Amino acid sequence: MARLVIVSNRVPPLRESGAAAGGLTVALQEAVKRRELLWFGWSGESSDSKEPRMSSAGNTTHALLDLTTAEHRLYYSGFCNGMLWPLLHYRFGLAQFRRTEEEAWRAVNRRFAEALIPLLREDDTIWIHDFHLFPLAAILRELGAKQRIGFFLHVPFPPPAVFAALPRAEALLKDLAAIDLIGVQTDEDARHLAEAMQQQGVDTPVGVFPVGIHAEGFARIAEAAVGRKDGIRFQESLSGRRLIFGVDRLDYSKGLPQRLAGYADLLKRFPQHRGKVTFLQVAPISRGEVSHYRMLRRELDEMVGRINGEFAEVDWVPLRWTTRPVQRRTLAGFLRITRVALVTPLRDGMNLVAKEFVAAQPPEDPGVLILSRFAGAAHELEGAVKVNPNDPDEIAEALDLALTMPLAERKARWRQDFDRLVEAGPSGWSRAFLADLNRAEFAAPG
Ligand code: GDG
Repeated sequence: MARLVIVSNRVPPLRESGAAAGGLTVALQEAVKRRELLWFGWSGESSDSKEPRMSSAGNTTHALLDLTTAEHRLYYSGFCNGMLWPLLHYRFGLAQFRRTEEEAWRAVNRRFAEALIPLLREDDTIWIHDFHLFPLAAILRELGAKQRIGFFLHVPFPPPAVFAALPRAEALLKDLAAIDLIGVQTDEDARHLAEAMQQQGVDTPVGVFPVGIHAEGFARIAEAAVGRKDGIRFQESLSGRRLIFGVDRLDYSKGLPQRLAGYADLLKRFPQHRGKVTFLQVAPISRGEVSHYRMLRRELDEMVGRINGEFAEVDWVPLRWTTRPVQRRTLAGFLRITRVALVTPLRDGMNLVAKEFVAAQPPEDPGVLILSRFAGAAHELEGAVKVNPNDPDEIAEALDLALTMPLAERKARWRQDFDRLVEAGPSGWSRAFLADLNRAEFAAPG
């Protein structure tokens, strides 16, 4: 099989550390086991060094570039996280456009392309990931790359009229003509993107490839975690109370203030649950250098204080809150003993936490998933209780429903979703994308 070249902004460590939080690397790690692989991307470090650092383990080679401090600020914090991320999540009001940042973004994509070209073999398949690297394929072609190039967008693509608010959106869309196949998470994203490209005369094929997880593998990790020392300690700390659980990067796309407000509404409107539940929200800090993220953190810290101040008893803390990441194994254990998972993003490309929760459940007594209808995962997980994440009252009602749901209904809802995840298989996503890329008509020049 020909070598696969993955290009993504961030690259997971060659040897797994277990603590990383981020859907893209979680999804990809599962996908590329057992294949000869070159993984190219940013090292996560800042320096003035221009050469990629190479390292290998097994059949995987990493080529990692440092960014300069200025590139990090302008390209990553500025254009990617300050402009494209909010725009693609339908939050144009939070976006800030600066031409210097857009230029730095293009320049970093060019630097990636120039460093990658000498590493390429003629029969490589190139797979580029996410919005950081929209222009990369076009630059690679300009520099003579003739390989097949696929691109996967992990986040949503908004309606063309929203996207058009981006200055120079046309140039970005025209760059996509250099790609042989674009993958997105949902039909809706595919429709939006195809329409936006069409307006620029670009007809690159777009396919829907929902990112999956290794459900049976995750179930095994989750089951084992409950019996470990820290798992037992955590369970004991609940004193028999039912666990409501959420875990998300601390990001405004995840709907955290609305979620906490929904929990407070539950305690207010359905006081029979007071003292009988504990809500643990894990929200590892993410993109702390971007001001909207710092503001969100302050807002949430305050809300947590207010909710606990209002409802706590001397022997009961209703809301546990941490902004520190937890080990993957620990997280799997939390998910297993969760009675109700709250996954309520305002917009999410897919949301892997929703799938991990389903995978982690004990078949004889499964919990209930409360899922935003604006997460890509909502198109697949039909057994979930769907909510509009903008409405705290609806979240409160869904919590009450989930906490009182009879076992037979919980089992039926869970079974259908679990079977679906298992059927999709651990590498179904990448296999389907790469098979279609292999069949795609070639855009390579000459
Ligand atoms: C992007 C798109 C799309 C979270 N906290 C901790 C931790 N995590 C893990 C979760 C999950 C992953 O990180 C998060 O994935 P999501 O899919 O929920 O969200 P994003 O990071 O925004 O990912 C998303 C995804 O890409 C894939 O295409 O689904 O829509 O936004 O696996 O469990 N892991 C550990 N500690 C934590 O504290 N170890």
